[in-house]
Amino acid sequence: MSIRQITPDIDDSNIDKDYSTESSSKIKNSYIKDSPLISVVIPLYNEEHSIKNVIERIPDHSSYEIIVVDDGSTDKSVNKVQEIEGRNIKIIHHDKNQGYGASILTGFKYVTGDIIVTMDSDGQHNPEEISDLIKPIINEQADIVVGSRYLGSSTYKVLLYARVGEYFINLCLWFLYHQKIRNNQSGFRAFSSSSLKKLKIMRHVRFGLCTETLFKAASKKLRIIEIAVNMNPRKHGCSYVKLFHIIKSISLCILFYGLKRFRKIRFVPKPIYDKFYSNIIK
Ligand SMILES: Nc1nc2c(ncn2[C@@H]2O[C@H](COP(=O)(O)OP(=O)(O)OP(=O)(O)O)[C@@H](O)[C@H]2O)c(=O)[nH]1
Ligand SMILES: [Mg+2]
Repeated sequence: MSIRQITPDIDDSNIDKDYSTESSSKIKNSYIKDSPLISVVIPLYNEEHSIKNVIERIPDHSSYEIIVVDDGSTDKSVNKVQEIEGRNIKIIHHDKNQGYGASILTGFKYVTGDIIVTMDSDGQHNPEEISDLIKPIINEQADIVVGSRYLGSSTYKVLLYARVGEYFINLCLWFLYHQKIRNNQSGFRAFSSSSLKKLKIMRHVRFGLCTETLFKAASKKLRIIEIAVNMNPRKHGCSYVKLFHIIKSISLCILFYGLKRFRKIRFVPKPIYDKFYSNIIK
């Protein structure tokens, strides 16, 4: 993995920091100042037609740092990012494709902000809505905010299988933790840095990470809310979601948290369990 910073004025002190040593006590968001630093993490995989526009629409302000995780793109995506001038951008490269979740987790290691936003690089999310997304965190109403295509007036057409899948995941979240997140596969999210520290280690390296993050956050009793955002149809390329893979990883995630909730896996030694779980979710 290699890292290239386009503007060299970011404090690198948090690079490769080990979240597992952080205190797990409830940390309030009150340290978030009037003008918080926002880290925007963008996973990038072959999105040469949209990535430049996505980044250019992120507010051009010193309180924003942009972290692009190139996941072994084989098109001109990286060149497109490098063409952008005068912005605070770090590009991190995976030598080969590791998956959406792996890229988000890599990005999290490099953030220095008070609030961390994740958004897609295919132009389906609107960077102009970042300010709405982070508001509940600044106002101390939430630890995690999920941008939802089901709330508000978004006219985005959701495929039937995706709707059914999200409905089922929502049911499980409600059953296990009394938490409702309708658009639980949305990648447009904001996290307070303290909540991210509480999530510590996550295992899903592909799209299953979206589900794992919410189950883990709910199990840690973090405050998660959904707010309405607009969603654009994909203009270029096609979805990378593989139905079989995502069903498998989401099912395993729900099974794991279900067993954990009802304390059925506490007798399995952690290293054995970790190895087994990490192998089957790949
Ligand atoms: N880093 C990385 N990013 C990926 C990978 N696969 C997809 N992405 C990015 O993740 C984002 C979401 O992927 P999509 O395939 O659009 O999935 P989606 O938006 O959930 O699904 P659709 O609504 O069907 O488009 C996009 O910005 C992709 O570029 C991957 O293997 N690695
Ligand atoms: Mg998409």
